Amino acid sequence: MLNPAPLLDLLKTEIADNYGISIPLYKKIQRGLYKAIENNLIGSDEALPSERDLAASLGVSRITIRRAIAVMAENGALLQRRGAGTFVNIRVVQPLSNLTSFTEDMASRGIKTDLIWLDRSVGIASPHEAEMLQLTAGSKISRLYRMRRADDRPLCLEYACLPNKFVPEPKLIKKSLYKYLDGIGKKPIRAMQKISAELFTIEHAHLLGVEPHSACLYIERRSFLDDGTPVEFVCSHYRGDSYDFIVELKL
Ligand code: 16G
Repeated sequence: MLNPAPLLDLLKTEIADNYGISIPLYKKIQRGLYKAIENNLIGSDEALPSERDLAASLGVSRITIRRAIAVMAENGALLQRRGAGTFVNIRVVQPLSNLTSFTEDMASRGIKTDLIWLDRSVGIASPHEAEMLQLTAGSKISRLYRMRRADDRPLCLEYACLPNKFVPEPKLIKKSLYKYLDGIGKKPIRAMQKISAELFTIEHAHLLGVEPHSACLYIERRSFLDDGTPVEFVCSHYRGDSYDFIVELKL
């Protein structure tokens, strides 16, 4: 539960301070909210006080509060959940140059993760899966379909398929696939990744609790062992409002 006192004090200070120039009130409130996020006065799971409470405590109109929040929601800094309130939207930033696993990557940022299994089974590869994994038609594969969550918020749907010989019993994988592959000496050392902009289907949006047809980052990854054998083919749908990829470019 958010303790609103430090947030309100900061917002009052921002409203009183003109920095020598005239700034519209709603922008001062925005600046205060950004500072509050930076200083961890509001965390990702905490709802802002209601528009009415903010307006009353700060002595400004509800229209001003609504305007500040609307602009921040448009920029992806805040999330407005119907009936639940306004929340800080913590975005995950991932460099594109490292071959990391979801679990490792989030742990290195201090983000708590968990997952919901949607499927863990053995089956026959589709023609496309067989091609991606360089298997002959009709080969057995293991399928892992997970909803992955960061700080208790659904972040992505991840469907992975692997040659069955690497994961004969998919139910043995409890959390990290890469940890399991490392344990059997089959952790990939190289991957090719393709990222495309899409809109969530109604089914995927429902699973992730986002608006149908909202923005989605679709990512396909094929990972390889050091002898070039494909070890996984993964199709992931990430929430477009929560994930940023960064790439370092060098001359
Ligand atoms: C990442 C990888 C995915 C890999 C998974 C293993 C992307 C787009 N995908 O999500 O290919 O299977 O990590 O994570 O980065 P785990 O070890 O936590 O199961």
